[in-house]
Amino acid sequence: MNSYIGTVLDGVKRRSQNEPLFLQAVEEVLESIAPVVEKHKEFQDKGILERIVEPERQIIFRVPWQDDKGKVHVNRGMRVQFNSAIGPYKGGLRFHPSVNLDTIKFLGFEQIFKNSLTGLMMGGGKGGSDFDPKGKSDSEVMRFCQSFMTELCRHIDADTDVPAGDIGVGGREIGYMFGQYKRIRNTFHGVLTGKGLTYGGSLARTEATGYGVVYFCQEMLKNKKTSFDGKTVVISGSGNVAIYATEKAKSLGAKVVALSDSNGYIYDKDGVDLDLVKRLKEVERKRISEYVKEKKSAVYKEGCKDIWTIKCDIALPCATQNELDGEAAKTLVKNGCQFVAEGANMPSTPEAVEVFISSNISYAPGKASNAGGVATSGLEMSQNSQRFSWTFDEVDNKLHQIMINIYNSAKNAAEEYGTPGNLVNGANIAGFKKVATAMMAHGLI
Ligand code: NDP
Ligand code: 2IT
Repeated sequence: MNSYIGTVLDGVKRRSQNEPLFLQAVEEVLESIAPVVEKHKEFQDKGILERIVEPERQIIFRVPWQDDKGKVHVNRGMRVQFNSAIGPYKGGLRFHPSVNLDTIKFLGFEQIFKNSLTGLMMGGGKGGSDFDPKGKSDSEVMRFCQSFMTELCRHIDADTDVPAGDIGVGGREIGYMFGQYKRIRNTFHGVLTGKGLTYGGSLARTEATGYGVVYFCQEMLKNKKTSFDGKTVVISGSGNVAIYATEKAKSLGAKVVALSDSNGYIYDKDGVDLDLVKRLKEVERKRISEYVKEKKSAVYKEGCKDIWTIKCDIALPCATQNELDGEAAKTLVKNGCQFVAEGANMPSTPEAVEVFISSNISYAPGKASNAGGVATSGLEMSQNSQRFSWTFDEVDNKLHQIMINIYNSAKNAAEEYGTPGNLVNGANIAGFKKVATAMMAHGLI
C-alpha cells in the first residue's frame, strides 16, 4: 500500500476504533484512489486525505418527544456535515433504531463521492436518529419530526445543508420537518428535498433512486450487449428504492421475482405484483409477509439473507448496509448471476465485493448506481431556486442522462488508472478527483 495512504488509514483506525462501518467505507475509497495519489504528490503536500476523512462538523443533539399516552421519550439526533468543497452539504436523514454516529459518518463519507459523481454542486452530509418510526402513530411521528427539526433548523439552510430522506424518512416525515422549519425560520425555501408536490417537491424524486439504479444497470447490460428484457431479477428491501427499481425493471421487460424486509422475503415465480406491494408498503405500512396472504402464487420465507439463494440474472440489493456477505455473493455467482447494481449504501461486505470483482461479473457500487436519488434532489434544488417546476419527463430524462454520465465516468476512470471494468475503483477515483481539486483551490481550510 502507498505509504501516505497507509499513514492516513492508521490515523483513522486509531481515532475511529469503534466505527467499523466508517472504517469499512474509508478503507475502500483510500485503496481505490492510490494511483491518483501517486500521480498527484501535491495532494499529500496539502494534506488532502487527512482532511477528507475528517468531517468538517458533527452536530449531536437531544430529541425529546411525547407519545400518544403522554410518556416522554428521548432520542439522539445527529447531522454530520462532512465536506462542502463542491457545494452545500447534501444527503439524507435516516430514522432507524440502529443509527449511531458510525452509521451517519459512513453514509456521509460515501455521500461526498456520490454527490461529486452526479456532476452537480453538492457537498456531502448525512444525518438521522435512533428513533424507530415503525409502529408509531402519525401524531407521534409528527411530534418527533418537529422536535428533531427544532434543533436541526439552526444548522441548515438552502445554501448551507439540504437534508432529504433515507431509511425510515419518506414524504410524510419530510412534510412534518419542512413545516416546522418554515414555522421557526419564517422562510419558505428548498431546505429539504423529497418534498411533496404541492410545496416545492420535484416530480420523479420519489422514483429517482430506484429508476436510477436500473438506468445504471442498463448501461452495464449494454456494455455486455444485452438488456433487461427477459431477465430474472432479485431485489432486496421493499421500501422506496426497491419499489421503484422493481417498477423500472418491469417496464423494461424483466421479471422481478423476490423482495424482502428485515424479517423475511417473498418469492413469486410469476413476478411480483407491484400494485399490491405499493399498497401494502406505501399506503398500509405493513410487512412484506402480508403479500402471500393475497397472492397465492408466492411463498414467504423468514430471514432476509437467504434471498440471495434465489437464482437470477441480475441482483439489486436495495435494503441496507452489509446485507450481502461473501457466502451470498458466491451463491449468486454460482447460480449464474451476471450483474449486481447496488441501490442501498454499502450493501455488499468487502468479502462480497471481492467475490464479484474476482469472478468478473459486472458489479456497480452504491455510490455510483444509487446516485440518482441525490441527483434528482439536486434537480429539485435547481427548480426551487428558479421558482419553477419541470415536467416528469424533463426530470426523468435529466436523471437518465446523469446515470449514463456516471457510468461513463466510472468506466473511463477505471480504464485510465489501470483497472478496466472495476467500477469500484472508477467511481471512487472519478468522485475523489473533483473534490480534491476543489479542496486544493480553496487553500488550507
Ligand atoms: P425505506 O425505509 O423506504 O426502506 C428500507 C427497506 O430496507 C425496507 O424494506 C426495510 O425493511 C429494509 N431494511 C432496513 N433495514 C434493514 C435491515 N437492518 N435488514 C434488512 N432489511 C432492512 O428506505 P429506502 O428504500 O429509502 O433505502 C434503502 C437503501 O437505499 C438504504 O441503504 C438507503 O441508504 C439507500 N438509498 C436511499 C435513497 C433514497 O433516495 N431513498 C438514495 C440512495 C440510497 P424493514 O421495513 O423491515 O425495516
Ligand atoms: O443515500 C442517499 O443518496 C440518499 N439517501 C438521498 C440523499 C438526498 O439528498 O437526496
